[in-house]
Order: sequence, then structure tokens, then C-alpha cells
Amino acid sequence: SINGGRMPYDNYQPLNVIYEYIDRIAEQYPETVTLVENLRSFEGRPLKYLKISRDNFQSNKPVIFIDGGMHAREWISPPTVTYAIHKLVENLTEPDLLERYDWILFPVANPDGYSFTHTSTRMWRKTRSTDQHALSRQCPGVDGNRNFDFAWNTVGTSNNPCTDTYAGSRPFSEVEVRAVNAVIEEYLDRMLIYITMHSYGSLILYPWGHDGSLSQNALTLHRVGIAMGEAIDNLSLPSFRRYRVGNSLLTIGYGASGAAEDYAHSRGVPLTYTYELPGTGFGTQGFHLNPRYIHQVCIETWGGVVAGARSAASI
Ligand code: ING
Ligand code: ZN
Repeated sequence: SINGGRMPYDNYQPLNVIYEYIDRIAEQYPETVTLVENLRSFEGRPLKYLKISRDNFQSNKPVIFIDGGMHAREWISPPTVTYAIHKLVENLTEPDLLERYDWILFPVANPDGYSFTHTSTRMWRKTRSTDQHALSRQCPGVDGNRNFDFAWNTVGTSNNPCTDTYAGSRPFSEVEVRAVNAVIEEYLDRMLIYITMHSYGSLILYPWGHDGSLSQNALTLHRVGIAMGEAIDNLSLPSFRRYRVGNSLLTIGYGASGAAEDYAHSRGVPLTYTYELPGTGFGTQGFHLNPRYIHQVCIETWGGVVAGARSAASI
């Protein structure tokens, strides 16, 4: 296999390297890791995620679910999720995290788009699906983070397939979004934290992203978010931007409906966040963080997840 199933952090990796890594981890650690790949993307690629647990999810521990790669061009996102796998399975320096929680890690939620950014169009954001819309054949793709079934297609979205924020023909039109939703639904009764990894901006965002109002759980969302942001800043580089933590709309400066974070929270997941990982430069350059910083961002982001998990346990 390519790389012997290794996942290097000195450069961005194509989908096959990430998938070989996921497969190798599942094969090598069957006691703690279960590979799930029961759905396929629009273009037929497997949608792969790992369930990581000390006892195969038997003892009803709270679940932490992290996804990455929902937006294709945000290349720093998938490695932060594979790095979490690495830290939970291959290099468990925080054993309390497996004692206390079960984990679900979904590194590339939009593999068609991710592949397309490697082979054709670096700045592609959406899926690669087509639908019945008259423009869909010439303009494929739906914005996965506008396709969830919460206040769907009401703000920060478009009905035009030729835009980057096309909400799709209906909620959950995208099989990739249904795959993320299936995880949320399966573990709804015990999912405590859901994080969706995006870039860029060095932000930790929480609901509600569609209208800027605060949820009933906003105080806890904020406290756990601050714990995450401070942990990241403490591990970060002097040249990196300090994290800001807050309501999605107010903190990023625009609203969006049908986002994963809002949807999961509306279904009852108490702590849901969008991480906007660091970027460098302005405009589209921000999506191409210099590869020399991949490892650094993975380390500090994992520090944020660890701090969030511990903080959530003590609140
Ligand atoms: N950012 C998110 C987006 O989907 C976001 C930010 C999330 C806004 C949730 C509102 C609600 O636009 C990126 N980088 O995709
Ligand atoms: Zn994004």
C-alpha cells in the first residue's frame, strides 16, 4: 500500500493516502477501532469513518464526534481529524479521553470534492452532485454546510447551483450530508460534543449560526469553547492569530442556515462547534495554509479538543 499506511504531516495528502491510513488503523487495532463504510459518495467513493472505543461502544459513554473535509478546499481540516485518530489509537498520551468517552472520527466527509481539488480545481468547496435544476449539469455541487435540515435555505444560501453556497434541491439531498447525519442520529442519546472542522480564520463558532441568537446552552457552549480556544493559543506559534470564540454569525460576520453545527444542536447535541482552523494570507490563499504548518495546526487543534473534552466533563 502507498506509504505503508502512514499519514505524513509535512504535506497535504491525496484521498487515497488518507483512506489507506484509515484502513490500516482499523486493521491494526481491531480491539479499539471499527471502520464504517456503508455509504458511498455521489461519484461512488466510500464514505469512511472510524469508531474508537475501549469496549466497542458497549458501556454507554458520552460520544465525541468530529468530522473534516466537508468543504473540499479546506485542506487543513482532514489532517486534524486523522491526527486525532493518531492520538487516540497510536499515541494515547491522554488515556482519560478513552476512559471517559467513545469517539467517532470522519476525516473526509466530502471525498468527491476533496479529490476534485487535487485533480482539477484547487478552490472547489462543494460536493460534486447534479440534480434536476436546469443549471445543475453545467454547475454541479451543493454546499454541504447549507444542506442540513435546519432552517434550510433561508439565510446565507443560494438557489443557484452555479454558486458556492447552493443549498441543494432539498434538505439532505447530499448523500455525504446524510452520512454525517446518520452518525448524529445513531448516537443522538449520548452525543455530547460535535465538532466540524473548517477553515479558515482561527475561530471557534457555536449556535445559532442562522440568526445570531443564543441557545439555552450558550453559557456552557461559551465556557467549553473558551477552554478549547485558550488551550490552542497556549500551544500555538507567536506568528499565529489568537483564537476568537463566540456565536457563529456574530463571530464570523455572516449567517448561514442548514449548517451542521446548528442542525446537530437543534437535534439535542449539547455542545456543537465549527472550528475555523488557521489560514495564511488573504482571500483564497487562506485555504492553502503553508504545508510547513500542518503538523503544528494538528498538534494545537488536538490540544483544543482535549481541553474541550475535559472541560465538558467538569461542567
Ligand atoms: N465556514 C462556515 C461556513 O459554512 C459558518 C462558517 C458555520 C457560518 C456555521 C455559519 C454557521 O460558511 C467555512 N469556512 O466554511
Ligand atoms: Zn468550510
